[in-house]
Amino acid sequence: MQHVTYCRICPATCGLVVDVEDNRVVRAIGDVDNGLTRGFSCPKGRHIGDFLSAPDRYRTSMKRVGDAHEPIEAGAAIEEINVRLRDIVEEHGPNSVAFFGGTQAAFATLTGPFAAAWWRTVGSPKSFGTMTIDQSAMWVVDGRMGMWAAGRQDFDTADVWMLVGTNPIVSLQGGDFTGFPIHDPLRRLHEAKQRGLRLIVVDPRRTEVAAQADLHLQLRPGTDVALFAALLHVLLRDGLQDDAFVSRWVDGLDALRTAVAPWTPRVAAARCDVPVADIEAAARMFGEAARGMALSGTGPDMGPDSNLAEHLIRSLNVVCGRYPREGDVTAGKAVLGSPKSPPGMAIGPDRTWERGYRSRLGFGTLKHQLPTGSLPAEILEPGPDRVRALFVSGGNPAAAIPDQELAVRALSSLELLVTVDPFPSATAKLAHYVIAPMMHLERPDITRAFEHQFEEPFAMYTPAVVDAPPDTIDDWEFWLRLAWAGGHTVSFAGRDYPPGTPVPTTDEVLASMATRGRVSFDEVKTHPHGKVYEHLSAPVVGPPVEGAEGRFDLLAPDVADELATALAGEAGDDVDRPFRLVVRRTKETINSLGTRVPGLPRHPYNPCFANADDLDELGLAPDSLVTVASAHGSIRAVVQADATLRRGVLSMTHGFGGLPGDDDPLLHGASTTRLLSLSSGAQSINAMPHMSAIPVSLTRADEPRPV
Ligand SMILES: Nc1nc2c(c(=O)[nH]1)N[C@H]1C(S)=C(S)[C@@H](COP(=O)(O)OP(=O)(O)OC[C@H]3O[C@@H](n4cnc5c(=O)[nH]c(N)nc54)[C@H](O)[C@@H]3O)O[C@H]1N2
Ligand SMILES: Nc1nc2c(c(=O)[nH]1)N[C@H]1C(S)=C(S)[C@@H](COP(=O)(O)OP(=O)(O)OC[C@H]3O[C@@H](n4cnc5c(=O)[nH]c(N)nc54)[C@H](O)[C@@H]3O)O[C@H]1N2
Ligand code: SF4
Ligand SMILES: [Mo]
Repeated sequence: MQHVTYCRICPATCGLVVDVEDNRVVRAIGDVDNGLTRGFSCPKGRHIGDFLSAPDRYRTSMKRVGDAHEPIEAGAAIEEINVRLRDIVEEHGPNSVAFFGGTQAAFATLTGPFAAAWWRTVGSPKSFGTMTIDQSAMWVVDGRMGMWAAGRQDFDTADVWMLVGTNPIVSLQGGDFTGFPIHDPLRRLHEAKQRGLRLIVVDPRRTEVAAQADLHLQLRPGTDVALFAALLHVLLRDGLQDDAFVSRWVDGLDALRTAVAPWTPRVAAARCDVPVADIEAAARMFGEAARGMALSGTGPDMGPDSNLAEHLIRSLNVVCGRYPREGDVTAGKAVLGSPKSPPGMAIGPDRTWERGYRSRLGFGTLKHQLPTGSLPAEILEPGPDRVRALFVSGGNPAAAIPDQELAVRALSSLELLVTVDPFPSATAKLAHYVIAPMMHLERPDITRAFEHQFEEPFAMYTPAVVDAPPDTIDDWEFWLRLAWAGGHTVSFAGRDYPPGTPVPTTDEVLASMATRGRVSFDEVKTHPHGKVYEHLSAPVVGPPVEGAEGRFDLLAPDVADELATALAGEAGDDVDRPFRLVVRRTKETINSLGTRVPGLPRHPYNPCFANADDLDELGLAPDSLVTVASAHGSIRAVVQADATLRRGVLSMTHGFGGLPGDDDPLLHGASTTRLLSLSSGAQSINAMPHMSAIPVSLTRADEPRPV
C-alpha cells in the first residue's frame, strides 16, 4: 500500500511517498507532488522506515531495576514517576526538579506545548534546553543589542546574503537562523543567483554552500571577531551605513566606529589568514547592496568569544539597516497560524538574565531557560535546592553536553532521571524510566509549527501511515497524563483538559490549534500532498507603534570591554596543539539520532577529517587510527583526507560514540564532547561552552600523546 506523508526527522518536513507492507515501511522516496518540497528529501527521510523498525528501538517503556532495565506499562510508569516526583518535591521543593528539552521534541507539533504545560505544574525555574549549547549567542545579542519587531528580510528579494559558519545545504538550518531556502536549496540558490543575488560565505571549510559562493572567506577557525570588526571598520570608513535608519533606530554608532578603528583589514587579515583584498571586497559587496543580511550558525556561535562574534555579525545588519520597514513584505508565511502585521520598529535591549530568578550558581534566565552548561553543576554541587530529578523530552544530554564525563557523572547521580526516547540513547541507558514513544509516521501531524521557515505559504496534514507498537504512547499524551497524575488540568489552544476525562485524539488536539488560521484545518486536510496557498500574501509591515522608543544598542559597556580584550589578546601559536577542531554536520545523522540506524551513516563512526598535506607531513595514512587531544581530553578516531579543509583544521561530527568507557572508534565512533570543557572558555552570561575551533593535537593512535 502506498501512502503520502511528510518526514519529521528535521524541521524541513519533506513530503514522502512510502510503501507499507505488513505495517512496515519498505520504501520511502521524496514526494514530487508535494507543493513545497517537490520531491526533495535527504538520506534520513529515505531511510525513515529503518528508524521505525530499528532492532534496538524500545517497543515498551522501561524501568531501571538494579543495573538493568525491565519493561513497564506506560500507565504504571506514569503512576510511579508521579509518586517519586511528589516525594522529591515534598522533601526538597520544586527547585530540585529540572527539565531538558531536546531537538527531537521540536518536530512533533504537540510534544513541546504539552511538556511545557506539565512543566508549569511543577513550578520550578530550572528549565534547560539545547540552545544554550548551540546558538544562544543569538539570544544574548537580542538582549544586549535589541531586536527588530518585524523580523528579518526575505532571501527571495535580497541582493546579497552572507552566511557565517553555517552550511544550510546540509544542515537545512533556515528560518530566522539563516533565512536560507531549505527545500531543494541548491535549485533555489541557483534561481536567486540568476536574478542577481550574491552569496558571501565565511567558513574555514569549503563547504557545500561555500562552493557556491561569489566570495568565500576561508578564515582560520575562531577568528570571526577580528573579521567582523574589520568588516564594520570598512563599512563605516567608506560611509556604507544607512544613516537614516541609524539616526532613527540605533544608538552607539560613534562608539562602535571608535572601537573598530584599530581593526583594520590588515590587522584582521593577519589574524584570520585571509587576503586583505577579500575583506575589503566582502564589506563592499555587502554594504553596497540594497537588501540582504548577514546571518550565522553554529560556527561562530560555538567558537571562542561567541557572544561577541554574534554581536558583530548582527551589527552589519543594523548598521546597514537591513530590516523590513513599514510597507515591506515580511518573511513570515502563515497558513494554519494567524498572520500578524508587525510594526517596523526596534525593540530595545532587554537583559532578562539580570533580573528575576538567579540560580545559586549565579545564572539568570534567557528565554525562560537556565544555561545547560550549568546543568551538571546544578546536579552535582551540594546545596539545598540542588537538582535531584531531571525530565528529558526528545533530547540526549548525556551525548550532547560538553565534557561528557562530567555530564554523565551528574546524570548518573540523580535520584530520578526520566526520558522519553524511542532509542537506547546514552541518556536512556542512565535513566530510571524510559518512556517508549510513538514515532513520526505512526502519528498524524500538521506543518503549522514550521510555517515561518517555508519559502512559500504551504500547509499539510498527514495521517498516521503505520500503526505504532501497541505499548508505545504519543509524546504529548505522556506529558498530559503525567500532569493528570499530579491532579492538574492542562490548558492548550483555549481548551481545558481536566483529569478524569478521556484522552482526546491527536486529531482533535491538532484541529483545536488550527482554528484561527487563514485556511481551515478541514480545507488543508483535503490536499494529501499539502498545498501552496498562493493567494495568501505575506503580511505587510505596519508603522511603528506610537511613541516607540526602542533602539538598538551597538556597543553596551560589556560588549565594548569584550571587544577591547579581544584586540589585546592576540592568540599565539599553540605548539602543543597546532590544529583547530571545528564542528561539522552530515546528511545521514542529526545529532546523535541516526548514528546507529543500520545502513544509514556512510560509516558507523565519525571520521576525523584533515587536510591531506597535514596528513602527509605527519606521516599519517588515510583511514589510520589517530588520537585527537585537547587541553581537556582525548579521543581516538579514523582519520580521512578532506580537500575542503584548509591546513591546520580538523573537522568531526558530534553525536557519535557511546558512554565514557564504551569507546570504540571503529564500532560507533567517538564523542567529540569528551574534548570540551564546561569551564575553560565558557561565556559569562549563558555559560556557552567553547565547542568549535578547539586547539587540539593530532597523533598516530599508537603513539603516546604529547603532554
Ligand atoms: N561536541 C559537540 N556537541 C554538541 C554539538 C556539536 O556540534 N558538537 N551540537 C550541539 C547542538 S547544536 C545540539 S542542538 C545538541 C543536541 O542535543 P539533543 O537534542 O539533546 O541531542 P539529540 O541527539 O538530538 O537527541 C535527540 C533524542 O531524541 C530521541 N528521539 C528521536 N525521535 C523521538 C521522538 O519521536 N520522541 C522522543 N521523545 N524522542 C525522540 C533520539 O533518539 C535522541 O536520543 O548537541 C549539542 N552538542
Ligand atoms: N543533517 C543534519 N542536519 C542538521 C543537524 C544534523 O546533525 N544533521 N543538526 C541540526 C542542529 S541541532 C543545528 S543547531 C543546525 C546547525 O546548523 P549549521 O550551523 O549550519 O551546522 P553545520 O553544518 O555544522 O555548519 C557549521 C559550519 O561552521 C563552520 N565553522 C566551524 N568553526 C567555525 C568558526 O570558528 N568560524 C566560522 N565562521 N565557521 C566555523 C564549520 O566548518 C561548518 O561548516 O543543524 C541542524 N540540522
Ligand atoms: S530529515 Fe531529510 S527528508 Fe526528513 S525532513 Fe529533514 S531533510 Fe527532509
Ligand atoms: Mo542544535
